[in-house]
Amino acid sequence: MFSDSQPSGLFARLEKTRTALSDGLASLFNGNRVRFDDVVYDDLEDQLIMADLGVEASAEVVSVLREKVRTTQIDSSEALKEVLIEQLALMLRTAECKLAPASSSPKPLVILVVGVNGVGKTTTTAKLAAKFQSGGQTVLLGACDTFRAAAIEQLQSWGDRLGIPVIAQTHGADAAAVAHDALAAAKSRGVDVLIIDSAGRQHVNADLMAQLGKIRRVLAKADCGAPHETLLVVDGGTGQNALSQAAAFEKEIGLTGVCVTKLDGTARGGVVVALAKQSPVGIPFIGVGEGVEDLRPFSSADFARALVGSPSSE
Ligand SMILES: Nc1nc2c(ncn2[C@@H]2O[C@H](COP(=O)(O)OP(=O)(O)OP(=O)(O)O)[C@@H](O)[C@H]2O)c(=O)[nH]1
Ligand SMILES: [Mg+2]
Repeated sequence: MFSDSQPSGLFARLEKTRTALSDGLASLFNGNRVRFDDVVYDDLEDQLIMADLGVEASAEVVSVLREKVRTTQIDSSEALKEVLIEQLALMLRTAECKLAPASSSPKPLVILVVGVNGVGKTTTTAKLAAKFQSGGQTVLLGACDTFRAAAIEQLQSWGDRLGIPVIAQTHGADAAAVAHDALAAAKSRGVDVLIIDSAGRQHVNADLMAQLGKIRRVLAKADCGAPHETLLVVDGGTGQNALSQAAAFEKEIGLTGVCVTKLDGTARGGVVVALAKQSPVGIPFIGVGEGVEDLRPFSSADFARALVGSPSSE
């Protein structure tokens, strides 16, 4: 399900991070000859940290590269790049994951979308809905952001565009009550997938985080397995703060996956590597644009190559 029909598109979309990393790598070398000394390794580590891989993941990458250089014939920046791609892909592999299949559980598959303000929750909700829809599944959306003005209209306008019904109440209504209504409607209509958009909330705000717990409880009461997926959306440009967000949401409500968005607009896409290393849950999808088609299943090999590779080898 959800295969990436445009793998080459990913390469173009990650241009900002790749350019930063590739320029950084190129600047380490004199011509195409590599002088593998401590200065090169320290500079490389700095470049990786600047791309937001985080200190730990960057140190790990450099230590593996050191070992590879010591034991194999690597004598060009291109060869080093290939080893770097391999190592990144290896570190990213643990983050590959898929959503629960919509058909396996009793209907509907319930997906709760959460995250801090402005990260792309509503857009990701719509993109996900479109993916299920194009896979032949029926979808219903729950407008549980009753907090931000115009949030309901934003989701409704996506629903109109996609021809997907939206269950909503009024601005200021109890979000958990909307979730309850949405699940009841999804059951009675026999839809395959219910996706619930929630209000942006800072992970450090205890009251707002507790409200999410209420949404969860209401869903679980109506259907003991629900929500089957709780997806945290993080903005790929937020850097290491994404890790604190993942930890806080995981602690408060438990997550099944993290979707990293806006990777098309940042030079810091390396945060995906840091997340792969530190987050207990995988990354089912990444967002690489504002369009409904810009949600890609996360593939470690494609991502590693798009991050530092060369287009010819894709
Ligand atoms: N470039 C780019 N923009 C994105 C992506 N995902 C979302 N956006 C944009 O980010 C902005 C915020 O998206 P929303 O989906 O409204 O974010 P949200 O998390 O629902 O925001 P709140 O509900 O206010 O917390 C919009 O302009 C989206 O078009 C992405 O992958 N790439
Ligand atoms: Mg929103």
